[in-house]
Amino acid sequence: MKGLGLWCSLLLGSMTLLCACSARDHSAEVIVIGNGEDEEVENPKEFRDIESSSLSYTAAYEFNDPQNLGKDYFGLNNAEIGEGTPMGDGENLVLDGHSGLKIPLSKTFETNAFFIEARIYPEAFDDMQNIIVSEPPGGFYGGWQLRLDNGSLKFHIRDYEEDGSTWTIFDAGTLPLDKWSYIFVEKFSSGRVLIWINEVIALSDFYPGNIINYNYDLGIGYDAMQQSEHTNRFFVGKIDYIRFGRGAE
Ligand SMILES: [Ca+2]
Repeated sequence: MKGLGLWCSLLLGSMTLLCACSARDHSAEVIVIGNGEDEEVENPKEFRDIESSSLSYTAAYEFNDPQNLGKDYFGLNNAEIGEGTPMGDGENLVLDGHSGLKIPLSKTFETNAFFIEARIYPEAFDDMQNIIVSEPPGGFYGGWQLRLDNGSLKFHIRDYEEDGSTWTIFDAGTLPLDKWSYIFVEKFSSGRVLIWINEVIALSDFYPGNIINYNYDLGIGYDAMQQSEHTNRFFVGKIDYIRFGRGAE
């Protein structure tokens, strides 16, 4: 019976992966980048325009208005200046390594099934640069961090009740410096974690815990909690957008 149970688990896992892949299969529209050097996406803006996207977002930061950089496309979770001087160039959030935006803590983000879509252009690497995080590394709560650790895209995740202060870290691989990368992270209620980089699955793994026990504001480009004490946690470069959607729970 144990063998049968394992077989069923593997089958279900595979089905989850297949369903996830087909839901995100843009292959007809996309020229895939291999390692970030081989090919360019043919028209990177066309299918990633939020107005023509078929994905269901619940919060989206497009950073297209320099006068209102933290504007949430849906108007419910506007971000604020959190630290330093986040700038806008009319299309992107421009971060100098001393700046970040804060999203006030909101029920919108409290879910174990969600996706994060982002398009980023890092211009310098450091050991723990936040893209978007729901929980800083310390503290006594659950949550997640999407960040660059010396150029590696890592998704940190924690169920504090089960894991204590230990984070589970999923490493999706190295991103290029001074190039655009398109990132898609999806966490399913089953625990499945998938990360795409430039439309290619870079990581498929599993995290079963409950991570919605947030306690802090969310941070874009930095920690929203005591950032000034941690100068290595700032993102440096441009962010075209960061979008969040809730999945089936
Ligand atoms: Ca933008």
